[in-house]
Amino acid sequence: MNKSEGQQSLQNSLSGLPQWVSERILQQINQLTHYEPMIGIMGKTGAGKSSLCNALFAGEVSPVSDVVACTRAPLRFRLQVGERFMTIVDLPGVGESESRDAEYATLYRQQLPRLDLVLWLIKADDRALAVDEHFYRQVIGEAYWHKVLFVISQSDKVEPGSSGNKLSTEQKQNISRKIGLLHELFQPVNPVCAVSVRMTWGLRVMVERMIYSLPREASSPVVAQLQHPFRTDEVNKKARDDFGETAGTVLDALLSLPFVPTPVRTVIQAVRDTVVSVARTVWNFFF
Ligand SMILES: Nc1nc2c(ncn2[C@@H]2O[C@H](COP(=O)(O)OP(=O)(O)O)[C@@H](O)[C@H]2O)c(=O)[nH]1
Ligand SMILES: [Mg+2]
Repeated sequence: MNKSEGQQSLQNSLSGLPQWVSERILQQINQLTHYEPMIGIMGKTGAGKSSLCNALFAGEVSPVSDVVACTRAPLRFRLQVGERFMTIVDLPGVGESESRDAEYATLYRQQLPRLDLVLWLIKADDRALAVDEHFYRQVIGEAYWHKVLFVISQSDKVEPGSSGNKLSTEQKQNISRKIGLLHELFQPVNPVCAVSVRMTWGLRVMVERMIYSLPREASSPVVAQLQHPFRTDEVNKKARDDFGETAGTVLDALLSLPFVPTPVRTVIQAVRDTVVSVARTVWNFFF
């Protein structure tokens, strides 16, 4: 089966519906396959933002020049794999300069509603987190906490230091402690992750949590951008399930429209489960 055959199977599952309804559904499912996710990445300069993005994502990067004449405009990068796109917004460091924090606050409040997720990097040996905490509570605010995934970066730099290319038992214990500390400090919605890009440690778990933290419509398009080793069965399964569910919500949305006649509603309800299951089956051809 290829992509157009995938589209054909979807169409077949809708054959009992009037043409305007099935066309509308297909068009909206097609839009879902072209959803362009936007992921923010924040953390102080040197936290390891660029290194992490390069480690996780495969897409070819093209810098996006912001038209807005703002001195602190965030850097945006557009990644492309095949015909799929994703945007990464590199948000400037919080807590690096008091005088700029007001400016950052405005900028974050503009960006947050459009972002699917924010990866918030905290360097393993960074102990000055008071400003981060303030920022999380006052600027990000509870309404957006579900969009934040805290990542302890450069875990290899945790005490007592490692000689080889593996973390010592003592280091792993200290990383667990740091994770506990961040949970106490931020009470995050999504569980805190720890990674070391240098040692390629913790990345798979981090990617899984990222996929679980994303809104349903964004998970598959993000998976499409991942470097291959991170496309684990677990990650693919979650994305596939999400895609099926979002296809289902397309039909649910039609049911909520007052002008859809009762016989059509009955058919929509009858084919819903089939559409979800076909969408899951054809997922591979879209992502
Ligand atoms: N030891 C270690 N160094 C890292 C790791 N990740 C990044 N770095 C280094 O930290 C520095 C800053 O990284 P970069 O990705 O440019 O940080 P950014 O300013 O947040 O984008 C660079 O010299 C990286 O090579 C890591 O996991 N372990
Ligand atoms: Mg950078």
